[in-house]
Amino acid sequence: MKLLVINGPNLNLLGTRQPEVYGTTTLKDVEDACVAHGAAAGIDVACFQSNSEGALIDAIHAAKADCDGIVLNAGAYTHTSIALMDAVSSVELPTVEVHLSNIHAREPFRHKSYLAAVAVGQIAGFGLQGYLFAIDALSQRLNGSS
Ligand code: CA2
Repeated sequence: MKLLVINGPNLNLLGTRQPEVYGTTTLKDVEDACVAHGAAAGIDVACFQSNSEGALIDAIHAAKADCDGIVLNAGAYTHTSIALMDAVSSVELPTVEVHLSNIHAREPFRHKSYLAAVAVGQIAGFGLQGYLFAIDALSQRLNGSS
């Protein structure tokens, strides 16, 4: 099984600014933890980050060739991008939407997610751990045990 973990705009800055909102975990910490968590369960985890909407869409399209599922933190594009929603919908790969922060406890503009309608589920508010929950959820779903 192979999963792709995608992080969107500004998440490359994790751990460098706004620690009160996003903690001190860096993007490398997140990606390393996802790879290690996957490896422990025999899952190949690849990681991708971009600040560009088009590059994120291209990565989702490319995943169709060799991935079984997607963990997606689309950052602020979550709240704005019908194009990303269409990309997720078009590849028909099970996708779990992840957010480090609890977007529903923040500003009203963060409560809306275009991705939620096409994701198998959403995990928000658990920091780095949320990505690992998403890997477990996809693993169980793909193995037919949930
Ligand atoms: O909570 C999340 O994971 C978000 O997807 C993060 C996005 C935000 O726009 C979403 O509403 C919720 C922002 C990521 C920005 O990350 C930064 C990290 C460090 C310093 C500044 C921004």
